[in-house]
Amino acid sequence: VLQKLEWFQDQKLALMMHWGPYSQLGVVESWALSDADAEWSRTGIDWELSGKEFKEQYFGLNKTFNPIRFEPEKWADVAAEAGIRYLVFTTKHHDGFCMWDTQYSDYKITGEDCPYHTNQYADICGHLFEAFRKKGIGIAAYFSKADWHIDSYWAKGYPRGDYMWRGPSYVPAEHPEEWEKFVRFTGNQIKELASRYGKLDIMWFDAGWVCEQTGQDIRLGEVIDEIRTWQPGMLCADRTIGGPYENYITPEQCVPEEPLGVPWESCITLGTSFSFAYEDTYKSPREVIHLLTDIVAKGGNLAINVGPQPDGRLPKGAVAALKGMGAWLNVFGEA
Ligand code: FUL
Repeated sequence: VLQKLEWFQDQKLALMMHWGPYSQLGVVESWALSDADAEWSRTGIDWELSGKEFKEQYFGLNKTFNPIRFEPEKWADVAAEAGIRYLVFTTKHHDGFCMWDTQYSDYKITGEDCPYHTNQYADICGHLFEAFRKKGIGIAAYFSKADWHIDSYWAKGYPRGDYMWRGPSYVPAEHPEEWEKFVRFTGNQIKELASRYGKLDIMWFDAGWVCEQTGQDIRLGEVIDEIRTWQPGMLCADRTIGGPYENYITPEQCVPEEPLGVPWESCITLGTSFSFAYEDTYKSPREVIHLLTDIVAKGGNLAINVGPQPDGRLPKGAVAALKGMGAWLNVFGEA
């Protein structure tokens, strides 16, 4: 892991991507599902809908998610031209929709009710990772530890009932069997990802508040120990540092004032949000280069985030900014 951390700190530049059925709405990824976060995250959504109706509509977005213009090699070409060294891709965000062919859930890109399931690239994570690896780009799998779709997390019929917040719909200590189901489900999915799609350089866990809020352990350390027997040196991020398996920290939408003294990576959006937004505006290559030089001078990495379109293409403005950044790096990058 130590050696791998040196590799990590040499990488400097990652491409982060948030992509899923929510991209069709052009709203912030997942968050609109959480009633506790409705006020800021349901902007632009039809307020005539009740929370319940909205959630039903949201969970039906898999039935229309059909990114038939997705060509993984094209994304990899753009990334390579931009000087990207590793990819951070949302295999599953908080909404629980899986961008790989998991055997543990039907709410997935290869599910029968998702029109894309017959496409040659339907197992998106597999094809994407392969295309990027071919360009010599490293792979980080972003995985949310909250899952607002699976029953063992947001189980119906518990006291919190229809009102949904970030944590589970029950108090884990009061329903240990339900929590145990969720812990096993999560562990199984992570192991599946780490065993089926080749070498993962990094697993990037999110929703660190799951344990904070529930006061219950999700036992990720055990899972990671097991995975490292076949993925030796695989790094992990989990929004904190100092735990048994986390290796670096991940400031979000900001650049720390000072070097942090530990390995770190700032994730910053190229547009205005992590997920695709219609008619978004993008930072200019100059702005991104400023961010990058500031971050690199402080010993960190920049994960610049792009939200792909619902049709599978990358937004034109984002591609132009990435290419502009690459052109600069080509001239000054190694200096
Ligand atoms: C946050 C998430 O909740 C956001 O939706 C996004 O994925 C960002 C990178 O991390 O904690």
